[in-house]
Amino acid sequence: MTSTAHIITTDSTIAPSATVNTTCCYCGVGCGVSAEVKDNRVVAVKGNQEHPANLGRLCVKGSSLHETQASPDRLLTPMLHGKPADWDAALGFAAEKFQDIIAEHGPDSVAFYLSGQLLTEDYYIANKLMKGFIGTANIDTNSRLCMASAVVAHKRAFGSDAVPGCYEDLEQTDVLILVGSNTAYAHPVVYQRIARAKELRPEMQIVVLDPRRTATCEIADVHLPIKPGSDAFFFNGLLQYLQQHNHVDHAYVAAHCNGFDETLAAASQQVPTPTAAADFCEVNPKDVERVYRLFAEHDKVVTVFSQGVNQSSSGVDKGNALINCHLATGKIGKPGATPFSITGQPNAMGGREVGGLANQLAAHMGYDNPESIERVERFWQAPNMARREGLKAVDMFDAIHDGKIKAVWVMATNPAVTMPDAGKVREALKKCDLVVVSDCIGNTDTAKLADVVLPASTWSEKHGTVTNSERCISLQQGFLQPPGEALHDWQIIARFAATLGFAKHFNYRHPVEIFREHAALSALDNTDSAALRGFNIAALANISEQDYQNLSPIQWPVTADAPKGTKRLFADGQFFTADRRARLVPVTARLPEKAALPNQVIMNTGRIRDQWHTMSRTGTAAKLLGHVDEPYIDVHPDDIARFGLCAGDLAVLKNRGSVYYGRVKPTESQRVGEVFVPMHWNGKYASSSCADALVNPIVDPLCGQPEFKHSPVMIKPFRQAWNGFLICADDISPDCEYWAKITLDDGYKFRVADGKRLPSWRDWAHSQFLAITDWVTVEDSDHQFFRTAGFINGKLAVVFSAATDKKSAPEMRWLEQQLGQTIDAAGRFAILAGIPGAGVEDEGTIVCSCFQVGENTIRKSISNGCGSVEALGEAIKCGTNCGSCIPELKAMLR
Ligand SMILES: Nc1nc2c(c(=O)[nH]1)N[C@H]1C(S)=C(S)[C@@H](COP(=O)(O)OP(=O)(O)OC[C@H]3O[C@@H](n4cnc5c(=O)[nH]c(N)nc54)[C@H](O)[C@@H]3O)O[C@H]1N2
Ligand SMILES: Nc1nc2c(c(=O)[nH]1)N[C@H]1C(S)=C(S)[C@@H](COP(=O)(O)OP(=O)(O)OC[C@H]3O[C@@H](n4cnc5c(=O)[nH]c(N)nc54)[C@H](O)[C@@H]3O)O[C@H]1N2
Ligand code: SF4
Ligand SMILES: [Mo]
Repeated sequence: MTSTAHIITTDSTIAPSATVNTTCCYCGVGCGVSAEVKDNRVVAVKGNQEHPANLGRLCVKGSSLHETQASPDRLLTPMLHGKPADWDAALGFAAEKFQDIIAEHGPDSVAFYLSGQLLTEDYYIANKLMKGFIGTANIDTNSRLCMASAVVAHKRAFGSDAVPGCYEDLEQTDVLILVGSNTAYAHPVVYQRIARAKELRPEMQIVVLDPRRTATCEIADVHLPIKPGSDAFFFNGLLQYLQQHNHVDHAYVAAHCNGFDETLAAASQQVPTPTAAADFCEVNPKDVERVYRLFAEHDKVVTVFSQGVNQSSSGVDKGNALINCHLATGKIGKPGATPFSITGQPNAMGGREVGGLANQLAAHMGYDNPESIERVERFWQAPNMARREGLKAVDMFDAIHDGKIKAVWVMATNPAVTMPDAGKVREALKKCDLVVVSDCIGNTDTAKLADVVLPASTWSEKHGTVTNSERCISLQQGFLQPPGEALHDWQIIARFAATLGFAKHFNYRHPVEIFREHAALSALDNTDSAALRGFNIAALANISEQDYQNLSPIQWPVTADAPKGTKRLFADGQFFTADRRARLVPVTARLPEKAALPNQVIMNTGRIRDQWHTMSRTGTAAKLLGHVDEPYIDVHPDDIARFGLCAGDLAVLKNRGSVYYGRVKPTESQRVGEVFVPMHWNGKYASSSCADALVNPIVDPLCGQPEFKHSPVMIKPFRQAWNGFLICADDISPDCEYWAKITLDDGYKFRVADGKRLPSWRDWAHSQFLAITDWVTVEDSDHQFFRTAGFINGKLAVVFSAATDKKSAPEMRWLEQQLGQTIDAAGRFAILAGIPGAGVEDEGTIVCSCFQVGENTIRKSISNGCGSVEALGEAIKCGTNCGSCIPELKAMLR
């Protein structure tokens, strides 16, 4: 049981029982996971003590990995036009279509849209196939939505897309500034590491810049609720302050940087004083000065930035504005001192290393240099080398909509939900001559629009490497056989390449062969000091299969000089530009492109703690829907009053002809005039709650990243004629204006509502479940309230409860637990009456997902005298496993 097994499913050698070290498939923290396998299933997971990213910790998503394996929607065979097909037929059809379209319209009429959730090996060969063999650079990825701003900011400043620091810097620093980063939810293990460091050294100062007061602010000394989009004003003001107060490291600048004078001039002209910065950012000038002083007076400062900076029409400039301050003070490349772009997806970094974006070529080489194109062409022995950049995501889907791109292959991403103006993306996919989707799930909103859907293997099955936020390459082990006919993504691409006639160049037997090739390319001619490329893993180019199997996490560059990897870059002040000097970039700060009209609010979007993107995996675990189970809208109480909304009721957001329904959550964490909605809900989980249908397709002109955080929208109350809930065993799409699905352990719960009365609730319920004949019902004479329960063989199959006002259909968790149980006459009565049996108590909303501890229980323990997180943990276990709920426990204690 304790032996560490190294098994690849490629040759399907599976040890039925073992403990396997692998890497979490969710966020860019890249935690090491020890998975316990029994009878070809993962039965438990825990954090790998030896992995440098997490040192044994896991967050709630990581520690639920084994509970999200068995999706009922898992795709098991290739599908061609909605019908099962064999691999040869499905790939043959796709290949023939690709060839016909290319023959008639040229290679730029086809495209790949990939994902930072692919492994590096998958990514590498997809990029090679498209750019070297099909002959177009129309290969872009969801990293465009995520990291494109940081990539360009890095390249402008350092000459290379390289994160200088490492996670230890976040612990060792004296001042940690988190800009547009909600680490408590989005990078929970990094957050835990920071929180622990703060506990050990309370003098460490933590600053959060975010328009909202997020869970991350629980550990902050200063929270600046800045005006959305104003970050670059703040950092321009900081640069000017540093100069004025003699905190610029002129020796460092003289020795290692270019562009200081112009950059300072731009900054000081626009934001001459801290008061001016405070005005632009709409925050207290005293707080601004306090943060400026912290930055100025400490050598160890780390500035972490994420989507609050990147997802903007001026995201690149924002990144550079903050990097400028680090360069001007030499706070880079040293322990505890660095700008730090924290990555979102498990392998967004790997994709960037491979060069799998439309404006990159390969291995940190670009289209700006004919020598690079020629070098890669030679290395790949490429017959059809793409010689210019391709279309970036938003332009790519526009070109599909316009009919210029006629075939697209979407791999490991769900653009019908996550692209801006998602409605147009759906239209584009509907119109496109050929849509191929490879996914592990067969019925995502995107897959539903595909002609060919190909079953891919997923975490625990697939095998290859990923790179996390601190440049650390780790192995994701494949140790289970993919179900049905699912194949690994690299195998699917290789087979497709062979079908197109390129078998000789895609004849890989094992991911290590791809990895070696990728490593060799990274090293090729990467010695000329004037044209050094940051990404270099030369020392891994001849790695043996066995060493690859045993690969310990290692940070690139990995070269002859640094065979054990490199913790920090730029310690010697040498950068990857031609003159080896860093560049400060003059920035004139700009606000978001669209301001709100008087009848609009600004819609900000982002993540919740327990869901991953479009919920394809996390949405299947009841445990992970306990914390937040429905699409919602965070609204300031003043806006609730202004727009006639009601806390706890539904409201509707509108833009671009699309609507988002969400439950109104009143909160003073929002600024007035701004609302926050989660990005996660989609057509599988709700009738109409896809935030991206409302997001404008406005992008940063330098990098093409969309402005996801700032969409002016209308907000209105939803005038419901009735509402209620439906609990049932089967996954259905209820026939009503609003529904939201919540996965239970043994079925589903739907919240339902409609703006129009139904002629009969009874008929409606029966029409949703035609197979059920055994019903009991209660309804009041005025038709204000209705409840019915349906049984199959005496077992509870459905409960539907509806009312004209929301209080009359209260939900109860005990009711959910009756589903599938044999219910006697007294039980039937209890269900209709909504009164649990003696001794049954209701938990309320789940706060601690790991131990399923609900709000009611926690509040009761607090009133019984538990005065701290520790005391609660001792009494009722909440917060003692992954710790993700600790910010909420603290808030409840307060
Ligand atoms: N639970 C969970 N974790 C995840 C993911 C997930 O889906 N679920 N996804 C992963 C991925 S791919 C990514 S990219 C990361 C993203 O990680 P984060 O970037 O931390 O997460 P977000 O919630 O997108 O946005 C962060 C914050 O930016 C703030 N913000 C909005 N506008 C502005 C602004 O103008 N200025 C500033 N300073 N802040 C602003 C928002 O209010 C929000 O709190 O999370 C990763 N981790
Ligand atoms: N409004 C708004 N929109 C956003 C954002 C935001 O903050 N606000 N954030 C943006 C960001 S940062 C990101 S990263 C994107 C993320 O958005 P997406 O990438 O579109 O979302 P996911 O749900 O992660 O989609 C991944 C898909 O890949 C499948 N999959 C998982 N593993 C594998 C595998 O190994 N192989 C294959 N072939 N398929 C697999 C899953 O089932 C799922 O369908 O969303 C972006 N959109
Ligand atoms: S922080 Fe959580 S989701 Fe991210 S890698 Fe670690 S365990 Fe996985
Ligand atoms: Mo992301």
